[in-house]
Amino acid sequence: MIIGRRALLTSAAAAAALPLGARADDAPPDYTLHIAQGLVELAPEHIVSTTLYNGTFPGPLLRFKEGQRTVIDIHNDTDTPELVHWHGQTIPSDVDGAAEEGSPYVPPHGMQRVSFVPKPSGLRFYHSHAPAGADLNRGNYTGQSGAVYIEPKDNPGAYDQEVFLVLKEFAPSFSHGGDMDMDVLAGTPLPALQAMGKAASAVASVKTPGYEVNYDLFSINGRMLGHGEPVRVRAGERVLFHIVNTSATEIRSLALPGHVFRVIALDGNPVPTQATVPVLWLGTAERISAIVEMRHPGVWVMGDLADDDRKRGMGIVVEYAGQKGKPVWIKPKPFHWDYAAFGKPGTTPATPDETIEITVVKRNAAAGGFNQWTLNGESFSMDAMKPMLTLHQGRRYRLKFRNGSDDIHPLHLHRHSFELTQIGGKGTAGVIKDVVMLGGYQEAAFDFTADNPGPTLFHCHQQVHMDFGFAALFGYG
Ligand SMILES: [Cu+2]
Repeated sequence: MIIGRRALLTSAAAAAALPLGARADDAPPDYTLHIAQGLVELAPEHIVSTTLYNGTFPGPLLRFKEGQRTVIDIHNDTDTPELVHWHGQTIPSDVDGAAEEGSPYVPPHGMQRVSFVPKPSGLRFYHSHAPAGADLNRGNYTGQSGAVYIEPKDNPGAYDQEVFLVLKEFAPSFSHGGDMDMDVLAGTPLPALQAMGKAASAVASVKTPGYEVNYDLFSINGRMLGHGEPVRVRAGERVLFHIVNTSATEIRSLALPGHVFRVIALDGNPVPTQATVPVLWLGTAERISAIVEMRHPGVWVMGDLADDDRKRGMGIVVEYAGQKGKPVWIKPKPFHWDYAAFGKPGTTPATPDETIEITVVKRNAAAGGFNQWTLNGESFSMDAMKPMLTLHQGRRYRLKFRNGSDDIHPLHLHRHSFELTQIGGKGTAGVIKDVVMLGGYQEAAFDFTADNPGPTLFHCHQQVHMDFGFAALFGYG
C-alpha cells in the first residue's frame, strides 16, 4: 500500500513537472468509467435494467479544467464493443469516440485509456456513440450518458446555487407514428420544401412512414417526477440550471410555473443576448444553462409541457424553504423557440469562403420498415465510409440545410463549434452551438471554421435518423 502511494506521488510529481498540456502515460487516470449492465430505480415500482456508466444514471458528473489535459480509463464490462463520445468538445478524431472518424471501439471486457485537453469551456456531455439500428438496447437508448462541465478560466455569472438536470426517457419501443412536436420552433414551413416532401412520398413504394420510438418512462436525474430529491431553494436565490437533453430521439420542453429562465449559454457557449424566456426547448443532445431568480415561493413542478410525458415522469419538484403541499403545475402559454433571440442584434456574419447546400429527404419505411434518410440523394453507409466533403484547414464554411421532411432534425457537427447564421426564416449571428434543431420543411444555416484537422462526423442526433442514413463524413484535404 505504501509502495502504491509512493508510486502515485512520484508519477503525480512527474506529471506536475511536465509542460501544460503534456502528461505522463503512466499517471493515474483523472476519471475511471465502467460500462456495465445495471438497474435504475426511476420510482419504487419502476426499476429498469440497462447499460450504465459506473452503475448509475446519469453517469458521474465529470468536471474538467479548460486547457488542462485529462486522462480517462474506460472499462467495457459488457459483451459488445462500445464507444464513449465526448460531445461538444474540439478534440482529436482518435479520442472523439466515433467509429466513422476512426476512434477505436472499447472492446468487450477490455479497457481503453483516452487522454485529451478539454475545450471549449462550459456544459458538454458524454454518451455512447455505438450505432443502435433496430436494437433498443444499444447506443443512446441505454443509460450511457452523463454531464461534463469544463470549468472556464474565468467564471461567467453570479449565482447562488448550481443544479445539473439530465433529462432521459426509458423503456423504449417501436411503433407506427409517434407524437410530433410541429409547433416547437419559430418560422413557417416553406411551400417548395413541402412540395419536395410530397413528391418523395408519391414515388415511395410505401406510403406510410416507418417506425418511430416511443417511451413508457421519463425522468430527470434518473428519477420520475415526485420520486427524487426536490431542488431545494430559498426566496431571492439565483439558481443556475445546467440542463442536458440526453434523449435518443425526443425534443424536450421545460417550464417552471411563476418563473422565467434567463438563458446565459446554449450548448455550453455564452450567448450574446441573455434573453428571458418562459419555456425552454431542447432538441436531442442540446444543452441550456439558464438562471432562475426564485421570487415566487411555493412547491412547484418544473416539467415538460407534454402532459403524457410529465405524468409519466418528465419533471422535478422545486421546493422553497418553509413551503409545504402538493407540487403545483400550471401549463404555460404556447411559446415558439427562437434561437435568434439569443443572437447579436444588428450584425450579419462574415461571408464564408464556401457555401454547401444540403437537402434532406425522407424515404418512407425504405430501410426494412425504418425511414431512410438521404443528404443530397445519398444515404450514409458505415460500410462505405465515403466522405461527402473535403475541408481545407483555415477555411470558413457555411452549411445550408433544406429540410424536405416534416420532422425536426437536431443537426450535430463533431469536433467543431458552429455559428448560427440562418434560422426560422431569419439571419442571425453570434450564437455558437454544436447541435441545432432544423424545423420541418424549413431552412437553416451555420458557419464553421475548419480548425481541427481529422475525419469529422456530421449527423442528425435523432438516433433513428442517424442510424438510417442521416449522416455525412467530412475529411480534411
Ligand atoms: Cu433527424
